[in-house]
Amino acid sequence: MRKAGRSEVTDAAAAVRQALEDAESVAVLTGAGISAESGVPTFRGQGGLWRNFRPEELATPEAFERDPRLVWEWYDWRRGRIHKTKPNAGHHALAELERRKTRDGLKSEAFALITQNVDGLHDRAGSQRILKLHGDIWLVRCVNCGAEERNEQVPLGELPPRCRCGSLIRPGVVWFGEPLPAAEWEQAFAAAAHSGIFMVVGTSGVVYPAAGLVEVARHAGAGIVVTNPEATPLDSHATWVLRGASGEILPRLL
Ligand code: BV8
Ligand code: ZN
Repeated sequence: MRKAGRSEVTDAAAAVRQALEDAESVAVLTGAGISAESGVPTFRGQGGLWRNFRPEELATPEAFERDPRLVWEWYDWRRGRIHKTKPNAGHHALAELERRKTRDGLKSEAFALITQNVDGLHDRAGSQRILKLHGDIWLVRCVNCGAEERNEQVPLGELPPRCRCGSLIRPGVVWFGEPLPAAEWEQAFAAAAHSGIFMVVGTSGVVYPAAGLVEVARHAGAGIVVTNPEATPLDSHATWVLRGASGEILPRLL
Protein backbone atom coordinates (compact mmCIF):
# COMPACT_ATOMS: atom_id res chain seq x y z
CA MET A 1 0.00 0.00 0.00
CA ARG A 2 1.54 3.31 -1.16
CA LYS A 3 2.10 5.66 1.79
CA ALA A 4 -0.52 8.38 1.25
CA GLY A 5 1.10 11.81 1.37
CA ARG A 6 -0.21 14.55 3.65
CA SER A 7 -2.38 16.00 0.81
CA GLU A 8 -4.19 12.72 0.05
CA VAL A 9 -5.02 12.25 3.75
CA THR A 10 -6.33 15.83 3.93
CA ASP A 11 -8.58 15.35 0.86
CA ALA A 12 -9.86 12.02 2.19
CA ALA A 13 -10.32 13.58 5.65
CA ALA A 14 -12.41 16.36 4.09
CA ALA A 15 -14.59 13.80 2.30
CA VAL A 16 -14.97 11.76 5.48
CA ARG A 17 -15.84 14.85 7.52
CA GLN A 18 -18.64 15.66 5.07
CA ALA A 19 -19.85 12.05 5.04
CA LEU A 20 -19.94 12.02 8.86
CA GLU A 21 -22.00 15.24 8.82
CA ASP A 22 -24.50 13.77 6.36
CA ALA A 23 -24.74 10.27 7.86
CA GLU A 24 -27.98 9.39 9.64
CA SER A 25 -26.16 6.76 11.71
CA VAL A 26 -22.50 6.16 12.49
CA ALA A 27 -20.87 3.04 13.92
CA VAL A 28 -17.23 2.76 14.96
CA LEU A 29 -15.19 -0.41 15.58
CA THR A 30 -12.03 0.16 17.64
CA GLY A 31 -9.08 -2.08 18.47
CA ALA A 32 -5.94 -1.87 20.56
CA GLY A 33 -4.40 0.73 18.23
CA ILE A 34 -6.64 3.54 19.51
CA SER A 35 -5.09 3.06 22.97
CA ALA A 36 -1.49 2.82 21.69
CA GLU A 37 -0.90 6.58 22.03
CA SER A 38 -2.06 6.32 25.64
CA GLY A 39 0.80 3.87 26.23
CA VAL A 40 -1.27 0.65 26.32
CA PRO A 41 0.68 -2.07 24.46
CA THR A 42 -1.12 -3.49 21.41
CA PHE A 43 -1.49 -7.25 20.94
CA ARG A 44 0.48 -7.74 17.79
CA GLY A 45 2.78 -4.75 17.71
CA GLN A 46 6.05 -4.47 19.60
CA GLY A 47 5.49 -4.66 23.33
CA GLY A 48 2.50 -6.96 22.66
CA LEU A 49 4.56 -9.77 24.11
CA TRP A 50 4.88 -10.52 27.82
CA ARG A 51 7.55 -12.93 29.06
CA ASN A 52 7.71 -14.21 25.43
CA PHE A 53 4.10 -15.39 25.50
CA ARG A 54 1.76 -14.47 22.63
CA PRO A 55 -1.72 -13.26 23.66
CA GLU A 56 -3.30 -16.21 21.85
CA GLU A 57 -1.42 -18.52 24.25
CA LEU A 58 -2.61 -16.87 27.47
CA ALA A 59 -6.04 -15.43 26.57
CA THR A 60 -7.67 -18.88 26.47
CA PRO A 61 -9.75 -21.02 28.88
CA GLU A 62 -7.19 -23.80 28.48
CA ALA A 63 -4.30 -21.56 29.66
CA PHE A 64 -6.39 -20.47 32.66
CA GLU A 65 -7.31 -24.10 33.42
CA ARG A 66 -3.66 -25.13 33.22
CA ASP A 67 -2.09 -22.21 35.11
CA PRO A 68 -4.51 -19.65 36.55
CA ARG A 69 -1.72 -17.92 38.45
CA LEU A 70 0.35 -17.28 35.28
CA VAL A 71 -2.69 -15.96 33.39
CA TRP A 72 -3.52 -13.69 36.33
CA GLU A 73 0.09 -12.43 36.47
CA TRP A 74 -0.35 -11.31 32.85
CA TYR A 75 -3.69 -9.62 33.54
CA ASP A 76 -2.38 -8.02 36.77
CA TRP A 77 0.58 -6.63 34.78
CA ARG A 78 -1.75 -5.30 32.06
CA ARG A 79 -4.13 -3.78 34.66
CA GLY A 80 -1.11 -2.07 36.21
CA ARG A 81 -0.05 -0.69 32.80
CA ILE A 82 -3.57 0.50 31.89
CA HIS A 83 -4.15 1.99 35.37
CA LYS A 84 -1.33 4.51 34.71
CA THR A 85 -2.71 5.63 31.34
CA LYS A 86 -5.44 8.04 30.32
CA PRO A 87 -7.60 8.44 27.22
CA ASN A 88 -5.90 10.16 24.28
CA ALA A 89 -7.22 12.62 21.67
CA GLY A 90 -8.56 9.71 19.62
CA HIS A 91 -10.80 8.46 22.45
CA HIS A 92 -11.99 12.03 23.13
CA ALA A 93 -12.73 12.65 19.45
CA LEU A 94 -15.04 9.62 19.33
CA ALA A 95 -16.84 10.81 22.49
CA GLU A 96 -17.31 14.24 20.85
CA LEU A 97 -18.52 12.66 17.58
CA GLU A 98 -21.15 10.74 19.56
CA ARG A 99 -22.30 13.95 21.27
CA ARG A 100 -22.66 15.67 17.89
CA LYS A 101 -24.54 12.78 16.24
CA THR A 102 -26.95 12.35 19.14
CA ARG A 103 -27.19 16.04 20.17
CA ASP A 104 -30.69 16.62 18.77
CA GLY A 105 -31.84 13.68 20.89
CA LEU A 106 -32.13 11.78 17.62
CA LYS A 107 -32.76 8.07 17.97
CA SER A 108 -29.97 6.67 20.12
CA GLU A 109 -29.06 4.32 17.27
CA ALA A 110 -27.56 7.38 15.56
CA PHE A 111 -24.21 6.37 17.06
CA ALA A 112 -22.61 3.16 18.32
CA LEU A 113 -19.07 2.62 19.58
CA ILE A 114 -18.16 -1.04 19.20
CA THR A 115 -14.86 -1.92 20.86
CA GLN A 116 -12.62 -4.98 21.04
CA ASN A 117 -10.63 -3.26 23.77
CA VAL A 118 -10.96 -4.23 27.42
CA ASP A 119 -9.01 -1.25 28.86
CA GLY A 120 -11.97 1.00 29.75
CA LEU A 121 -10.42 4.10 28.14
CA HIS A 122 -13.53 4.82 26.02
CA ASP A 123 -15.59 4.95 29.24
CA ARG A 124 -13.10 7.35 30.81
CA ALA A 125 -13.19 9.57 27.70
CA GLY A 126 -16.95 10.03 28.20
CA SER A 127 -18.33 7.78 25.46
CA GLN A 128 -21.88 6.71 26.34
CA ARG A 129 -23.08 3.93 24.03
CA ILE A 130 -20.15 1.48 24.18
CA LEU A 131 -20.59 -2.12 23.01
CA LYS A 132 -17.75 -4.14 24.58
CA LEU A 133 -17.41 -7.25 22.40
CA HIS A 134 -14.49 -8.73 24.34
CA GLY A 135 -15.43 -7.77 27.90
CA ASP A 136 -13.74 -5.50 30.43
CA ILE A 137 -10.41 -6.02 32.22
CA TRP A 138 -11.82 -4.19 35.28
CA LEU A 139 -14.58 -6.79 35.72
CA VAL A 140 -13.89 -10.06 37.55
CA ARG A 141 -16.20 -13.09 37.71
CA CYS A 142 -16.36 -16.28 39.80
CA VAL A 143 -16.00 -19.38 37.59
CA ASN A 144 -18.43 -21.22 39.84
CA CYS A 145 -21.18 -19.01 41.26
CA GLY A 146 -20.88 -16.41 38.50
CA ALA A 147 -20.71 -13.51 40.97
CA GLU A 148 -19.34 -10.59 38.92
CA GLU A 149 -17.97 -7.33 40.27
CA ARG A 150 -15.95 -4.29 39.19
CA ASN A 151 -12.47 -4.56 40.70
CA GLU A 152 -9.92 -1.82 40.04
CA GLN A 153 -7.39 -2.89 42.68
CA VAL A 154 -3.81 -2.58 41.37
CA PRO A 155 -1.91 -4.77 42.11
CA LEU A 156 -4.44 -7.45 42.98
CA GLY A 157 -2.27 -9.05 45.69
CA GLU A 158 -2.93 -12.77 46.18
CA LEU A 159 -3.05 -14.47 42.72
CA PRO A 160 -5.21 -16.14 41.54
CA PRO A 161 -7.99 -14.33 43.48
CA ARG A 162 -10.69 -16.50 45.01
CA CYS A 163 -14.41 -15.97 45.52
CA ARG A 164 -16.17 -16.13 48.88
CA CYS A 165 -17.57 -19.46 47.65
CA GLY A 166 -13.98 -20.74 47.46
CA SER A 167 -13.77 -21.00 43.65
CA LEU A 168 -11.41 -19.22 41.27
CA ILE A 169 -12.18 -15.73 40.05
CA ARG A 170 -11.39 -14.98 36.36
CA PRO A 171 -10.97 -11.73 34.41
CA GLY A 172 -14.28 -10.52 32.91
CA VAL A 173 -12.94 -10.72 29.36
CA VAL A 174 -13.77 -12.97 26.35
CA TRP A 175 -10.97 -15.46 25.63
CA PHE A 176 -10.16 -17.12 22.30
CA GLY A 177 -12.57 -19.95 21.68
CA GLU A 178 -15.24 -18.29 23.88
CA PRO A 179 -18.46 -16.85 22.48
CA LEU A 180 -18.96 -13.09 22.51
CA PRO A 181 -21.62 -11.70 24.89
CA ALA A 182 -24.89 -12.20 22.98
CA ALA A 183 -26.51 -8.84 23.77
CA GLU A 184 -23.45 -6.81 22.77
CA TRP A 185 -22.93 -8.87 19.61
CA GLU A 186 -26.55 -8.50 18.51
CA GLN A 187 -26.49 -4.73 19.09
CA ALA A 188 -23.13 -4.40 17.31
CA PHE A 189 -24.39 -6.44 14.35
CA ALA A 190 -27.55 -4.30 14.11
CA ALA A 191 -25.50 -1.09 14.38
CA ALA A 192 -23.21 -2.22 11.55
CA ALA A 193 -26.17 -3.33 9.41
CA HIS A 194 -27.89 0.06 9.77
CA SER A 195 -24.86 2.34 9.64
CA GLY A 196 -24.44 5.03 6.99
CA ILE A 197 -20.78 5.35 7.90
CA PHE A 198 -18.76 2.54 9.52
CA MET A 199 -15.37 3.57 10.92
CA VAL A 200 -12.62 1.05 11.71
CA VAL A 201 -9.94 2.46 14.03
CA GLY A 202 -6.73 0.83 15.27
CA THR A 203 -7.44 -2.83 14.60
CA SER A 204 -5.36 -5.37 12.67
CA GLY A 205 -8.64 -6.97 11.59
CA VAL A 206 -7.50 -10.52 12.33
CA VAL A 207 -9.86 -11.39 15.19
CA TYR A 208 -13.35 -12.69 14.33
CA PRO A 209 -16.28 -12.33 14.54
CA ALA A 210 -15.51 -8.65 15.40
CA ALA A 211 -13.63 -8.00 12.15
CA GLY A 212 -16.59 -9.44 10.22
CA LEU A 213 -18.70 -6.42 11.17
CA VAL A 214 -16.94 -4.44 8.43
CA GLU A 215 -18.42 -6.71 5.75
CA VAL A 216 -21.85 -6.49 7.40
CA ALA A 217 -21.65 -2.69 7.12
CA ARG A 218 -20.36 -2.80 3.55
CA HIS A 219 -23.17 -5.12 2.44
CA ALA A 220 -25.58 -2.64 4.00
CA GLY A 221 -24.10 0.06 1.77
CA ALA A 222 -22.21 1.94 4.47
CA GLY A 223 -19.21 4.10 3.63
CA ILE A 224 -16.22 2.40 5.26
CA VAL A 225 -13.45 4.52 6.82
CA VAL A 226 -10.28 2.71 7.93
CA THR A 227 -7.78 4.57 10.16
CA ASN A 228 -4.46 2.83 10.85
CA PRO A 229 -0.77 3.71 10.40
CA GLU A 230 -0.30 0.30 8.75
CA ALA A 231 -2.13 -1.52 5.97
CA THR A 232 -4.59 -4.18 7.19
CA PRO A 233 -6.76 -6.84 5.48
CA LEU A 234 -9.76 -4.55 6.08
CA ASP A 235 -8.33 -1.86 3.77
CA SER A 236 -9.75 -3.78 0.79
CA HIS A 237 -13.28 -3.02 2.07
CA ALA A 238 -12.57 0.67 2.68
CA THR A 239 -14.20 3.57 0.88
CA TRP A 240 -11.54 5.77 2.48
CA VAL A 241 -8.24 4.82 4.13
CA LEU A 242 -6.82 7.46 6.48
CA ARG A 243 -3.21 6.34 6.93
CA GLY A 244 -1.88 7.55 10.30
CA ALA A 245 -2.27 7.57 14.08
CA SER A 246 -5.84 7.82 15.39
CA GLY A 247 -4.82 10.44 17.99
CA GLU A 248 -3.92 12.75 15.11
CA ILE A 249 -6.48 11.74 12.48
CA LEU A 250 -9.73 11.52 14.48
CA PRO A 251 -9.65 15.05 15.95
CA ARG A 252 -9.20 16.37 12.40
CA LEU A 253 -12.53 14.78 11.40
CA LEU A 254 -14.50 16.90 13.87
C1 BV8 B 1 -15.19 -17.09 18.91
C2 BV8 B 1 -9.92 -10.13 25.14
C3 BV8 B 1 -16.65 -18.94 18.67
C4 BV8 B 1 -8.95 -10.82 26.01
C5 BV8 B 1 -9.55 -10.88 22.84
C6 BV8 B 1 -8.77 -21.35 15.76
C7 BV8 B 1 -9.01 -21.84 17.04
C8 BV8 B 1 -9.87 -21.18 17.93
C9 BV8 B 1 -10.54 -20.01 17.52
C10 BV8 B 1 -10.29 -19.55 16.24
C11 BV8 B 1 -9.42 -20.19 15.37
N1 BV8 B 1 -9.39 -19.48 14.21
C12 BV8 B 1 -10.21 -18.40 14.32
C13 BV8 B 1 -10.77 -18.44 15.55
C14 BV8 B 1 -11.71 -17.47 16.09
C15 BV8 B 1 -10.93 -16.55 17.02
C16 BV8 B 1 -10.01 -15.67 16.20
O1 BV8 B 1 -10.48 -14.79 15.50
N2 BV8 B 1 -8.69 -15.93 16.29
C17 BV8 B 1 -7.74 -15.14 15.52
C18 BV8 B 1 -6.47 -14.93 16.35
C19 BV8 B 1 -7.45 -15.89 14.22
N3 BV8 B 1 -11.93 -15.76 17.69
C20 BV8 B 1 -12.44 -16.18 18.85
O2 BV8 B 1 -12.06 -17.16 19.45
C21 BV8 B 1 -13.61 -15.36 19.37
N4 BV8 B 1 -14.65 -16.26 19.78
O3 BV8 B 1 -14.93 -17.13 17.73
O4 BV8 B 1 -16.09 -17.94 19.51
C22 BV8 B 1 -17.65 -19.64 19.49
C23 BV8 B 1 -19.00 -19.45 19.20
C24 BV8 B 1 -19.93 -20.12 19.94
C25 BV8 B 1 -19.53 -20.98 21.00
C26 BV8 B 1 -18.18 -21.13 21.29
C27 BV8 B 1 -17.22 -20.46 20.53
C28 BV8 B 1 -13.20 -14.58 20.61
C29 BV8 B 1 -12.17 -13.56 20.23
C30 BV8 B 1 -11.92 -12.64 21.43
C31 BV8 B 1 -10.55 -12.93 21.98
N5 BV8 B 1 -10.27 -11.94 23.03
N6 BV8 B 1 -9.34 -9.98 23.82
C32 BV8 B 1 -7.84 -9.87 26.38
O5 BV8 B 1 -7.82 -8.70 25.94
O6 BV8 B 1 -6.96 -10.35 27.10
S1 BV8 B 1 -8.92 -10.59 21.29
C33 BV8 B 1 -7.70 -9.40 21.33
O7 BV8 B 1 -7.36 -9.18 19.95
C34 BV8 B 1 -8.14 -8.04 21.85
O8 BV8 B 1 -9.52 -7.96 22.15
C35 BV8 B 1 -7.86 -7.14 20.66
O9 BV8 B 1 -8.64 -6.04 20.67
C36 BV8 B 1 -8.17 -8.09 19.58
C37 BV8 B 1 -7.87 -7.70 18.20
O10 BV8 B 1 -6.58 -7.17 18.18
P1 BV8 B 1 -6.49 -5.62 17.76
O11 BV8 B 1 -7.40 -4.83 18.64
O12 BV8 B 1 -6.70 -5.51 16.29
O13 BV8 B 1 -5.03 -5.28 18.18
P2 BV8 B 1 -3.72 -5.65 17.35
O14 BV8 B 1 -2.56 -5.51 18.29
O15 BV8 B 1 -3.92 -6.93 16.61
O16 BV8 B 1 -3.64 -4.49 16.24
C38 BV8 B 1 -3.43 -3.16 16.64
C39 BV8 B 1 -3.61 -2.32 15.39
O17 BV8 B 1 -3.49 -0.94 15.76
C40 BV8 B 1 -2.55 -2.58 14.32
O18 BV8 B 1 -3.19 -2.70 13.07
C41 BV8 B 1 -1.68 -1.32 14.37
O19 BV8 B 1 -1.19 -0.98 13.09
C42 BV8 B 1 -2.68 -0.30 14.82
N7 BV8 B 1 -2.12 0.88 15.48
C43 BV8 B 1 -0.96 0.98 16.18
N8 BV8 B 1 -0.81 2.26 16.62
C44 BV8 B 1 -1.92 2.95 16.21
C45 BV8 B 1 -2.74 2.08 15.49
N9 BV8 B 1 -3.90 2.47 14.95
C46 BV8 B 1 -4.26 3.76 15.11
N10 BV8 B 1 -3.52 4.66 15.80
C47 BV8 B 1 -2.35 4.29 16.36
N11 BV8 B 1 -1.61 5.20 17.04
ZN1 ZN C 1 -18.18 -17.83 43.75
